Amino acid sequence: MHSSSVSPAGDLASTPSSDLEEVARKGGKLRRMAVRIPTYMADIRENPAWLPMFLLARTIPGRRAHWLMAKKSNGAIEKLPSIFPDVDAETAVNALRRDGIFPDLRLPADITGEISAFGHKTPCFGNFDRRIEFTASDHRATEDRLGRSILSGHHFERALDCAAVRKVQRDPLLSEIARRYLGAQARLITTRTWWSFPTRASEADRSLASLDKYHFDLDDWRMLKFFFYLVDVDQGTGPHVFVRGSHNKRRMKHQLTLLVGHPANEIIDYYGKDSPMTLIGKAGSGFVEDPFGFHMGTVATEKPRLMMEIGFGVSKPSRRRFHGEPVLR
Ligand SMILES: O=C(O)CCC(=O)C(=O)O
Repeated sequence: MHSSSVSPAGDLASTPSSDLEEVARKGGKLRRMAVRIPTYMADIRENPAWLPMFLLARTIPGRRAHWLMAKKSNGAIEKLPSIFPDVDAETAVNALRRDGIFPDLRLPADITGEISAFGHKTPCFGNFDRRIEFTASDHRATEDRLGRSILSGHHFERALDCAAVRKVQRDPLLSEIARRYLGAQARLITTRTWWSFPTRASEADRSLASLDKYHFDLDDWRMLKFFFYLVDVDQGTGPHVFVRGSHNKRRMKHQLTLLVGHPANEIIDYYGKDSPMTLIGKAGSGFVEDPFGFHMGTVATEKPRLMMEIGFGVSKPSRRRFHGEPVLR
């Protein structure tokens, strides 16, 4: 996996804002929160313990207190064969503790080919809406037919129909890294495959797809996400960006707001201009990150991106969100 420290979004957002821009920004913030309210309500109904996590896990003292409850584990599952024979779990965990990211994972070519073929041929759902179903090659035609832009295409539960996805999900190296980093309570909480398409999208759609805005994830007290690219990803394919060191250090202002997304200039000013790492790589390349660190997917400008995520947490997983599905009005 190649990386560069230039964040495409970083430069854009450093323009000083006028009063009018400030008003527009506040309106945008309210809209971003409003879009997510049905999902938050569903999370509380499904699991009331979600609310204290949602309020407190964003603060450094809240997280440290929860981290103290982690049961230590060396995670090792002796002699089980892994599809990542060259990765040393301890090296990965040391990088995660230090930087919040370990960027050197690679899927075997046959697994990459199988998941990529699955992603190309299996119909996905546009903008998280199960009424918008299409195969990736029909993306433009579907946009034209519906007269609206489609930014993402999720396979939801269909991802588990692919044997190679299940093989990666169950690989002992992933659970070893997760247990060493998160503690013995580590458990699988998400498995999803999805497309990000080059298109013109509204801010609400970009926000829902977690694109083009630095944010941190707050689905559990402690989490780890493994991401794999299933197509070659360069600057035009919407690469993922992670801000090194942001997983264990947080501005007070960012701990005390309900919003998880923040403007790039605030992130760069605090963590430094060299901290964002833009992840570029061939199909099959992957990385693991602590998603409490600031990160984002950038919007693809030239080619669609197919990606897989395997997420670990320490609490009961949400059945509904396991495959990335929020609740929409
Ligand atoms: O699409 C991406 O690269 C980022 C996904 C993301 O932000 C997330 O899973 O929280």
